[in-house]
Amino acid sequence: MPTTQFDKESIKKSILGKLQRYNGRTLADATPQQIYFAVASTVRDQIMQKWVAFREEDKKSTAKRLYYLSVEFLTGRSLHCNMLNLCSMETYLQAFKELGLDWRAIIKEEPEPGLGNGGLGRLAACFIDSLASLSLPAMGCTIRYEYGLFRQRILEGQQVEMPDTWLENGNVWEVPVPDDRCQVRFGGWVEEAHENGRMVFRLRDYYSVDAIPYDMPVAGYDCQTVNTLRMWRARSPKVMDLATFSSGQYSKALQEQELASVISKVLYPEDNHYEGKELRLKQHYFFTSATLQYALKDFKRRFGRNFRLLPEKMTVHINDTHPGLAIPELMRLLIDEEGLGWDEASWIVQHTVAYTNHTVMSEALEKWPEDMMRNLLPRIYMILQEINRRLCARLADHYHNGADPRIAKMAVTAYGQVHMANLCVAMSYSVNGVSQLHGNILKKDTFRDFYHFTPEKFSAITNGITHRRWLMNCNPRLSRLICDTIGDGWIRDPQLLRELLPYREDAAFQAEFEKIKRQNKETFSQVLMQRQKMSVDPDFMFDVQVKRLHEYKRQLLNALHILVLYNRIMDDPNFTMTPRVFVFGAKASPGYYMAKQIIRLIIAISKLIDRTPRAKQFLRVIFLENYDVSGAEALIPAADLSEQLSTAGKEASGTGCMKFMMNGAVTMGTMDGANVEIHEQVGPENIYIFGMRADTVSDLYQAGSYQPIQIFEANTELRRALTQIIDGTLFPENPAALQDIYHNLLFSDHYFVLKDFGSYSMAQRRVDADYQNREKWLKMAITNTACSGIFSSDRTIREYNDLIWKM
Ligand code: 26Q
Repeated sequence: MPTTQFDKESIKKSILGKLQRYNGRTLADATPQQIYFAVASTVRDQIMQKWVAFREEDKKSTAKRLYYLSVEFLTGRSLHCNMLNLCSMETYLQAFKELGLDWRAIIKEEPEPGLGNGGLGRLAACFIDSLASLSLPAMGCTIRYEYGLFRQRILEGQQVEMPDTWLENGNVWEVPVPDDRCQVRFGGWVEEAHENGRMVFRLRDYYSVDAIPYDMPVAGYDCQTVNTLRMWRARSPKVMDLATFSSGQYSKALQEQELASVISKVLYPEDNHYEGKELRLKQHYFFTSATLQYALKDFKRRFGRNFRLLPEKMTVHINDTHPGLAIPELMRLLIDEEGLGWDEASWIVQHTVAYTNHTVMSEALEKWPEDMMRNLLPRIYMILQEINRRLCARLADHYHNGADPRIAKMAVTAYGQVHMANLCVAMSYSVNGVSQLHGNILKKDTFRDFYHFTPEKFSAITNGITHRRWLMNCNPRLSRLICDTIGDGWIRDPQLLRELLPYREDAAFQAEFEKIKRQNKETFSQVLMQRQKMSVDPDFMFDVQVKRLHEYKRQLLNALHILVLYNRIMDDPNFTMTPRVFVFGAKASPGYYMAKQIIRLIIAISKLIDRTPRAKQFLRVIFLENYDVSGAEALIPAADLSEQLSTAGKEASGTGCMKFMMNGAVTMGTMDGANVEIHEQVGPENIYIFGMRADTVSDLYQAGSYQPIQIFEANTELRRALTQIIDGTLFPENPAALQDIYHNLLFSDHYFVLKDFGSYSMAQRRVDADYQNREKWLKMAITNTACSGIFSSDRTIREYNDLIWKM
């Protein structure tokens, strides 16, 4: 195997050579996009060389393998992280310098894959980075959506969705693998027959779709491991019917082709909300079936037909219930294709599949109409029914009562619906929550009855983020300061960040830390100028809430508080406060009316302040359009305050909170999800905690006695702010524009915004004062960075491996 060197001179030569060969250009007349392509292809060459070597070794390995199935992988851009993980950053930077290239400009040219909605997809991306960096053999498996999450624009103060055409100019990082293509079958009916003394099942009159894998290398940090992210693309197995085409029926001929490929056309823009759309079910089965067919083929290549060995040699980990059809599909493959009996197949599945739950909110729990399942996947439906029959029989036996109400609650199919979470809990060997609090709620509440049966199945593994992307990559200034202060051991072992703790008292270190935060604010202001022609004053405090727009995340609490501040400023000519810019970034699901109204409200408040000179001295509101991974990378290093306001008990973990903490922002948060553990790490004096605890929320909800209007009547400041939503302050020409928000808060307030407002507002007063005390604030900020190591996804992955995968 010829190996190429990737020293500075070779890199320069490679870039110039590619520009000449692919584009017929010299560096001087190449476009920025062509330069990006030449640079990225050079980095790719380097990865490919490692990939080939790694796979040669891997082929011979008999070690256990992990298949991590997720309907979303929100990777963000790759070039920068790849250079870093190859430990070639310095060499490339030198090469760019000598070629007169600006690396920040190059990196920006990469189209950003938005193959995810939010937390769940980004977690999968952090996990594959950590898996590779810890040299654990894993394959990430997902769908190669032609259109990722929509691009958001704000027009006339409202969200407008545009298609995300990330593949338009090709994707440097992917390699199609036609050899591994397979077929996924839909529809038809099941023929049952007896053959050699056993029942056999054959699918008849089905239609099949080709699944073609596109592989992306995932290079671990400073190691030989290069894992694979496998993205399945759907295509029609038929070549276009030329006869039809020639007879002039163009659209009919093309339709057949289109019908199959629509499966991998677009990512559903829903986050923490489930809708029973047939195409979505097709997507789930499509990539799950393709993945399992491949996994089984690979298993047989390595171990023959010794299927009892399967649980020892592979784990199928499902990221939420979306790939849950892996359970009946693996049963089907083992029974129908490999000839195993039910009991053996069932034993194998129950020792091979592991499941992570990411939500306890009922509107997000996945359920499918039985009719839809039966029509689309008749054989899978049969298997689900049999799983259900056996499960219910066992339960009836256990409760000594076939009519015990707990049985319907735990059933896989009940009242015309397939309950994916019940399927996953009943048939996997491990069920985990994503923070300690969430894990406890799963045991005590969501899966309480299952927990009584098999407590040993349940665990909680707190989420994490890759400190390589979320500190080293996005905040090079702070990373350098940390290395200069405590050395670079933290890069391998992020818990060593704790060695920064003594420096929080050190005036020189504080000054450096402060300087970097300011520089990051300036950089963000430049990015904002490029993205949406706005700037922010780096002398302001940066107060940031970026995440999906959802009522339970309570962006409203933040918005109402800004109105209250506005009123204080306008009412009292002597009033002063720490100047603050409130930055919001949030996409709303296109069909989520209330979420879109909240975006309108935030932008209306922003405009109100912009047209009021006195308010502008202290307040600014910026809505960062199209919040995405790159937006996060630019903004988080500049943040002073991180807003994590979810109603306690609703946010399973949250991972944004960890990114802010690592970059030295202080959290303003409820005792929810991972906030609880941030609080535990930094101590009460380095975090702002407010609001009801999860158990109180749950009690109040159960009691059904909550009346938000009483709070409206009692709290003058809050009442005034709420009234301004409908009195023309925000929309002089159309005061009723946001009346639904007002009514919702006053008469329902499902997420207890008004209830927690007083406590939130008090905590914000403390922030205002503390920020003035520079020494105190910097100490808090440094403490946050120093204690953030535990939230590295390397720690998370180690826990998964020790507890669940055992590779
Ligand atoms: C499922 C079926 C049909 C339609 C939509 C869905 C669907 C899609 C996306 C359901 C849920 C999601 C996304 C959930 C999500 O992002 N959850 C977040 O996961 C993070 C990682 O564990 C946690 O940190 C967050 O607390 C949690 O909200």
